[in-house]
Amino acid sequence: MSYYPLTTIPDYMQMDALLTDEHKLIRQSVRDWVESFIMPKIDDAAQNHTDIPNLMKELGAIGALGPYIPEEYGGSGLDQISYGIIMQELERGDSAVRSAASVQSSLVMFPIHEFGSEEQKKKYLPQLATGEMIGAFGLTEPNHGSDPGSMETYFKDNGDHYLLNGAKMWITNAPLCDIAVVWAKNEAGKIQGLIVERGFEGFTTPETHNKWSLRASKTGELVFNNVKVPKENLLPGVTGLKGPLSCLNSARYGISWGVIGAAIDCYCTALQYSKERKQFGKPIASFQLQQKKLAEFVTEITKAQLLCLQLGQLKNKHEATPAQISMAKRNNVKMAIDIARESRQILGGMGIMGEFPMMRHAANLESVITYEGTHDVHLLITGLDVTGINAFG
Ligand code: TGC
Ligand code: FAD
Repeated sequence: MSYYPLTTIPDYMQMDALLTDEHKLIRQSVRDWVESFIMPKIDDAAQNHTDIPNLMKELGAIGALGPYIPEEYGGSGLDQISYGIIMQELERGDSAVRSAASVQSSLVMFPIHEFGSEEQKKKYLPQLATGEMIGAFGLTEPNHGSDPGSMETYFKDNGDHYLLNGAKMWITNAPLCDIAVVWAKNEAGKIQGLIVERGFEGFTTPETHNKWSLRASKTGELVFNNVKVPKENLLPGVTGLKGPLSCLNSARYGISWGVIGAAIDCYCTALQYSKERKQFGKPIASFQLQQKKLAEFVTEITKAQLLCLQLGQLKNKHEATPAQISMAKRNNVKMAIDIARESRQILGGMGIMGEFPMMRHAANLESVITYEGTHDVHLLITGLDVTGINAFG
């Protein structure tokens, strides 16, 4: 259970005044759900490396799957700030919970809604929104992570179907998925998206074991061995790397908000603990070195909140650029991992225990700083944006 009272959650720059009543209502309802459904079981799930039973259906029931997808397809038709707030509250519980919701929403529902046929939208989106169907997103391969444009997975026209071959690695929810949106090269070498369903012959999803990070989330491979994919499962609306990368824009934006939740959980825990724990006859919160840490945490959380709010406003107007999203993802994940590591020290030895969230968040954030584009890749995206010079190759 949470160690601290929820009243300590910071709103240092009165950002709540910039939110609508609907935003605040959504935040409260997701916060309540995280308190009652996630907090009591997250340490066990992470310690035992198991997923949380019924998680996707629960996320569907609270409207956390496809929040900005229109209601006619089962979504909630909410704005981008609502989506961000939902991600923040979920990741306060655990990055695995936010991962589950952001993969389903931004990496599976988004491409089907954005690039899919009307039949595909009707067939998949409503079930994905309720969590009855679980989706995965296959872009990364064993030999191609930061450089997905060099992917080797390919498909060929084979009469009334396509034949898909190759493998994807590090795929969130692969072992659980009912469908996967898979990015592969066509015979002209151009990247396209295919919806691959569990049960298609030659499609397997082996689990990746022994992670020290995101232990409450299932990760695995997607392996395609002459998989026959019906032609109607090709996403007709996009060709090229911009297809998967535009899904990443949405997911990276959600992560920028999400990690603020993990940082808040660590900050609030450290603040409470430092007021109660006494050494040398005084609360450790009375020592300047500990106050420096706490003051810097709340400053960095506040800056990250303001960055996300402005980015959300730009996103609502369809004006957010990929480079702006990269900056927010890089800055906020680094902010959160630094707070997780430093706040653990405030708890001394107790900081390594499962009753407190710091080690779990810090370990999770080691994945978050790597997936959806590594910290360094996002730095280079900003470098390219400000100099006009590509330093990738
Ligand atoms: P480049 O030549 O720059 O671009 C190729 C085409 O794509 C367009 N583009 C974008 N379009 C939309 N959004 C973006 N963010 C875009 N970035 C680029 C670009 O305009 C171009 O279009 P066109 O029409 O001219 O063809 O591509 P590059 O090969 O040089 O690569 C650029 C780079 C390195 C930035 C990119 O590939 C990259 O972002 N690499 C990181 C890979 C990554 O983020 N993988 C994430 C995998 S999914 C995941 O991690 C899920 S974790 C989920 C969870 O559990 O939460
Ligand atoms: P590499 O690309 O091999 O990078 C290794 C190092 O080299 C990094 O530090 C990187 O910054 C650096 N580097 C690479 N290129 C450059 C360069 N040009 N200049 C300077 N430095 C460079 N992928 C999916 O498709 N779907 C998923 O659902 C998914 N879920 C994931 C879940 C987890 C738990 C994890 C850990 C990963 C997941 N990924 C997923 C994969 C993730 O996106 C990749 O791990 C990530 O993009 C980095 O690729 P890589 O691991 O191959 O590292």
